[in-house]
Amino acid sequence: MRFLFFILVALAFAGFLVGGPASAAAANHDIIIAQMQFGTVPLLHVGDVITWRNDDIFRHSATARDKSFDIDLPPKSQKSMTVKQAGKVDFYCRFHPMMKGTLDVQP
Ligand SMILES: [Cu+2]
Repeated sequence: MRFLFFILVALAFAGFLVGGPASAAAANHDIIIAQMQFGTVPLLHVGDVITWRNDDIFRHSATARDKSFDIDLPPKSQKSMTVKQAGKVDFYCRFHPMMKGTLDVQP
């Protein structure tokens, strides 16, 4: 019985080493497009994943001014991307250039 307990503790610790700190480093964020507007843009870090979700019945895109990404978003669709470099990147929608925002990515 005591041996079984030891095994469980060892497994829990191993799980912490493998899954704990590594998975805590990167975060997932949703940026929701609705009513012809980009929703709140979270503060980001390199390695984070952004899921762009289009809740509209119109096609949109999330397109970087510096061309570092160009995500096509048909109505009621979503796509994810990993943030690869630090800095500010302005983005807009190719179909509705009035729609825009800025990613602020920390190292
Ligand atoms: Cu649009």
